[in-house]
Amino acid sequence: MSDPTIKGLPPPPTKYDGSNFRIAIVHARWNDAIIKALLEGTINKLKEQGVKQENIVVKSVPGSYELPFATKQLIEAGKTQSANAAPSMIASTTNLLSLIDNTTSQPSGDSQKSENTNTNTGGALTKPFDAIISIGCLIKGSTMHFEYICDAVTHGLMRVQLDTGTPVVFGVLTALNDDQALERAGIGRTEKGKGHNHGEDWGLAAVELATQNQDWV
Ligand code: DLZ
Repeated sequence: MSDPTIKGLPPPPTKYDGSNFRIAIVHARWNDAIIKALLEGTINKLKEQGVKQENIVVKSVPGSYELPFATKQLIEAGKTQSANAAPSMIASTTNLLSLIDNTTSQPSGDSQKSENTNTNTGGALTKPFDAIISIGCLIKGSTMHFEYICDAVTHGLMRVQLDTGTPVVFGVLTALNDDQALERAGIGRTEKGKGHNHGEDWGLAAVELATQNQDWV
């Protein structure tokens, strides 16, 4: 018998359909190479589960400490945008929305309808985000900085999802050294380290949570 998997996210209990979801990703820019790999893994998995490119909104912040605030702002901006869903209103919503990366929210032309009273402007959904993935990479240094930021970000992101009712996927690596972080992004310096990209788990988790959050019972 082959070794049982004891760590990591097992395959989902069912195949989820992300084709009607609008997902936001907010990522820190510190530790850039690692973040880019994690982002790629996350987006690949979202798409593999049917989430459309135009319904993935990507935003960046300087460092992980900024993630809870940006995550909260994005959730609120998504709600505001959907409340003012007439196309002419969209440009006049919050500053944050005007900064949303247009390359990831371009209309594709293939119009789609949501079952949840979503408004559709030229292909891209304008409903509130179904889930947010917050991505960062903290690497321990020689002071207590790492411990304080890890603690603040972890509690901050948990608070945002409990306060807003929008699932927040915790995509923050808290690594003791560079190699730990590189390996978890699937870009380790050794062959063994070129393994699993944790961003893929986060993409899977977002679609699973968004599905669950439509109907818990
Ligand atoms: C300052 C800092 C340090 C030392 N290390 C990291 C890190 O490893 N990962 C990360 O995402 N951000 C780091 N930062 C930046 C802080 O998160 C934050 O951006 C600044 O303190 C400004 O608020």
